[in-house]
Amino acid sequence: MRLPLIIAAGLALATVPAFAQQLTQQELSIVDRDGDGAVTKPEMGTAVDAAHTQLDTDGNTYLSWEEARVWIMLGQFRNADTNGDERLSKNELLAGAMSDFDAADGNGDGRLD
Ligand SMILES: [Ca+2]
Ligand SMILES: [Ca+2]
Ligand SMILES: [Ca+2]
Repeated sequence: MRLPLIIAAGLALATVPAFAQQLTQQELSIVDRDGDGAVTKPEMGTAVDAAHTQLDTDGNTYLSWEEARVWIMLGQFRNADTNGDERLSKNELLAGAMSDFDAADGNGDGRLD
């Protein structure tokens, strides 16, 4: 299974740096909620939603770079910040994750497996 980088990193929230982390079966099972071995967009959306909530330590519903840096790289942060206000709303993060999903979904069936 190949997961988009933004999600693979999000699953490794407990560890820094996240990108060196291999996904464990347990982490995969967090995203693959119905356990069918593939990750769908709704499943990924749920995971991104949870990660945003967890990382928003000051609870202002936006991720600042300081909050997001343990999880994503600056390039990803900038790409996802479509309105350029230097913070990520949940919608911006979800949109970024969905375009990552589409990029990773080579055969376009809406499932990553
Ligand atoms: Ca699934
Ligand atoms: Ca915040
Ligand atoms: Ca923004």
